[in-house]
Amino acid sequence: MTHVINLIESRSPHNPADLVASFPAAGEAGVQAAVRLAQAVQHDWASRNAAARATALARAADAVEGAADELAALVVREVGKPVTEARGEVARSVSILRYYAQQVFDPVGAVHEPSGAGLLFTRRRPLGVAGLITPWNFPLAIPLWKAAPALAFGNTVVLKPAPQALACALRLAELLNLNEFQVVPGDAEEGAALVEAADVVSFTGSAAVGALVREAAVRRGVPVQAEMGGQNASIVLPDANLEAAAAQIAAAAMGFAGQKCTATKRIITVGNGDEVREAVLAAVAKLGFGDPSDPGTAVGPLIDEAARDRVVDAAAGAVAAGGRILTGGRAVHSLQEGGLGGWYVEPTLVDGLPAGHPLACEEVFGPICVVQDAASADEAVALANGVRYGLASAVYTSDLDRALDLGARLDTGLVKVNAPTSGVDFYLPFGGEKDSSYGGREQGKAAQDFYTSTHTVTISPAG
Ligand code: UN1
Repeated sequence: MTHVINLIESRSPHNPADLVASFPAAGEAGVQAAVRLAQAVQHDWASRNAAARATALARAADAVEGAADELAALVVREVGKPVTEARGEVARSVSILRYYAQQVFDPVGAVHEPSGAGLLFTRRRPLGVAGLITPWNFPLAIPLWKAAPALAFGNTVVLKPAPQALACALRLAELLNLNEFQVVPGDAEEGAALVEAADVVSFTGSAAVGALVREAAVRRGVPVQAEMGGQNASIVLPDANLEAAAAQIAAAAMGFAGQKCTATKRIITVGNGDEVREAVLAAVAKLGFGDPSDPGTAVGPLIDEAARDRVVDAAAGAVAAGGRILTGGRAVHSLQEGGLGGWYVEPTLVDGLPAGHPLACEEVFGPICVVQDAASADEAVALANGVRYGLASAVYTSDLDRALDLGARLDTGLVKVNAPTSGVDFYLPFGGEKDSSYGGREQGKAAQDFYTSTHTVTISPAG
C-alpha cells in the first residue's frame, strides 16, 4: 500500500514560482502526538517560578528582535505584506513577548474576607494545552498574542498556523526554542484534530471556519475563543478634517491589500458624498502599489490566486448589480504580460450599491471598499450597524460630543475616532460583537481570564 504524504506548501504571493515552505502535514496522529508532548511538559512549565517563565519569554523576545530583519523579509516573501508593515509586525511581536513576560508577575488572585476564621482567596491556574489556530495575515503577531499569554500563565501551546504562513510559524518556533511551544503543519484536518485534543482553543480566521471550531469545542466543553471577520465602516461627518480622514481611510481599506479583519470595508458619507469621494480617490491614488519588498509600497499582492479571483469577481458582481467602479476593479497580470507577476488587484472603490448587496454586508478579504451615503448621522450609525459583523468602526469629526454620542451607539468591539479601523494596541482587549467574535476578548489583561481558571480556596483553622 502506498502512503500518500500530504504536503503543506506556501508560495510567495508576489512571485508564485517561489516555493517558500514545503512540509508534510502532521495528520491527525501528528497533532495528537504534539498535544501529548505539550501535555507532558505542561506541569513542569507551570511549576517553574514566575521569574523563570518571565525569563523564557524575555529570551524569546530577544531572539525575535535579533532576527528582526530576517523575519520581516520572510513575512514579505511568504504572505506579501509590504515591508514597512512587516517591520511593524515584528516590532509588535517583540513588544507582545516583553509585555507578557512582565504579566507573569501580576497578581493571580485576590484575598477576601472569610466568613469565619481563616483565609479565603482566589487563585488562577493554567488550563493545560492551548490549541491555537491562526491565519496567515499576521503570521507572527497573532500566534504570539495568543501563545505568549498562554505560556505566561502556565499553559503549553500547540500552534496550527495557516498553510500560507507555515514558514513564518516554523521560524518563530525555532527562535522561541521552547518545548512548550509546538508547531504542527497542516490544514483543516489538523485544525479539527487540534480542537478535539486541546484543553483550550483560540482561533482567528474566517467566520465559516470559526463556527466549526466553536461548535466542536463547545461540544467537548473546552473554553474557546474565535476572532472572525469584519465589515468595518468609517463614517465621515461634514466637520471632519477631510484630507487626514481620506488618507487614513485609504490606508485602512487598501493597506496590505485590505487583508485584515480590521480593514475599512465601507466608507459612509453624511451629506458630503462628493467631497469624500474626491478626497478618498486622491488618497488611494497616492498609495504605492506593487512589490511588497519596496519600502514605498502600501498595497501588495493578494495571498493567492483564489483570493485574487474573489476580489475581481466581487467587483464584476457589483457592476452587474448596478454599482459603479470609481477606481480599480482589475487584476494586474503576469510578468509576461508586462504586469507584476503575482496575485495583484488594483485598489478598488465601489459606489452605488444597494445597502443589502453582499459586498456591503459580507467580508471580501481584499483591496475593495464600498462608498455609501447617509442623510444624517443617525442614518450613518444605522447603516454601519446593519451588518452581521461588529469588529471595528471609525468616526471622523472634529466635534467631540458628536464622536462620543455616535461611538457609544456603534455595535463594534473597537471604536476609533479620527483613527483608522485597522491597527490594534496589544495591551488592550481586542475583539468584536455579533458574528465577529465569540468567547471573550483576547490580548491585554483580558488574556489572563481566558487562559486560566479560578480556584476559590477556603482555609479554615484545623481546630
Ligand atoms: C490590526 O489591525 O493591526 O486578523 C490587527 C486580523 C485581526 C488583527 C488585526 N485579527 O486582521
